[in-house]
Amino acid sequence: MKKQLATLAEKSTRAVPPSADAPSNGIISTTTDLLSSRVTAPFAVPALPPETVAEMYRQTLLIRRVEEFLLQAAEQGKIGGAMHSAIGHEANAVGAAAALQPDDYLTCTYRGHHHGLARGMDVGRAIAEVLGRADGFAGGKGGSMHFVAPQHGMMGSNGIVGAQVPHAAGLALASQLRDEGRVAITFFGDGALFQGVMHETFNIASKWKLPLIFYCENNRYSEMTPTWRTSSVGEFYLFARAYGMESAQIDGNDAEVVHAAVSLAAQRARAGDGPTFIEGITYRLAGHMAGDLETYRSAAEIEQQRSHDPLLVLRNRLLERGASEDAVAAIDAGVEKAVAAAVAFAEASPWPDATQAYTDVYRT
Ligand SMILES: Cc1ncc(C[n+]2csc(CCOP(=O)(O)OP(=O)(O)O)c2C)c(N)n1
Ligand SMILES: [Mg+2]
Repeated sequence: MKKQLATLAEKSTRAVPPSADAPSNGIISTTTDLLSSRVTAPFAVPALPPETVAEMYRQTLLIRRVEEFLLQAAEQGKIGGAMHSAIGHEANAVGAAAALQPDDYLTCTYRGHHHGLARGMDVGRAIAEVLGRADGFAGGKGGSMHFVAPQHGMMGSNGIVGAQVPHAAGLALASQLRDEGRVAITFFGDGALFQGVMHETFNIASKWKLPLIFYCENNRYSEMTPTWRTSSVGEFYLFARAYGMESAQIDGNDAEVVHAAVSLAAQRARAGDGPTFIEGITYRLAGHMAGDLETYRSAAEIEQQRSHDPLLVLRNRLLERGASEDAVAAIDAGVEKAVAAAVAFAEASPWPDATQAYTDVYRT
């Protein structure tokens, strides 16, 4: 028995390439091979109007440039605290925002700049918040991990893994009780799925048919640990089925697919059919946080994923649908200009007044 346990422990901590020795429960397959394959949506994905695709491309590029600036600023010591970039995750935010109403609610993780920007947060004020300046959405007191803008339905990022999920259930319940017709969407990582509160929320949301969308941004790593080393289940969207919920696994790097999935889920929620679980397969192209040495994955793996970069997907889609190279270049130039102006605004913004240190601070 002791020997068996020792063998098991050795086996479960052994670093092996996913395809060679990924855990499988023998009933369902694992998603580990998704590192190389692409997911096909289990529903029809209508082609969006060219102007919508162009706008999604513009937003994606804008988020990318903002994140690149912020990563550089963090490396230069200009940002206090941890900063997590969403480079590579943008399509999940952009596709979802395009499918929802401006007053729908959203909660997300510490990796949330893409969600706030996709919901229309002013870029200069958003950057100012991360830099800790007075013009930020939370007066510079929230920073990167507490991105918040209720006027855009952005009800908050959260540094506690999984904590934003029951918050969204509360928002959905409020909407249901007040008959507001507003949907709540909550974004979380694959790592959050193993928190108990997630399953408590899945259960009650399904039972009460809350107008809620659970959206897992499955980048296949929880900090530095690949999920195939920790999860007994490979297909995360199947968790939801145990709670009687509709669920789907989709390509989270394709904004048009995300748009279709979130539109269907929002339709169900508004019709009183309850929550939907979406698993968007994605990949973070930068480190877990600024300063991550990334010793846990190979350069070849990252390079392979670059071929399915959400920015590239949208750019190619635009060109395939007849946009000219000049039209795309004009979008690019507009974004560069807008981001430069936003950065200048944020850097010129004053530090918060020291006398304000104890305002907006709660204690129990
Ligand atoms: C309750 C809790 N436990 C642990 C942590 C430390 N932690 C911060 S990020 C993270 C990984 C979460 O991974 P995932 O949910 O996949 O999100 P990702 O960072 O990949 O977007 C962990 C464990 C935390 N912030 N909160
Ligand atoms: Mg993850």
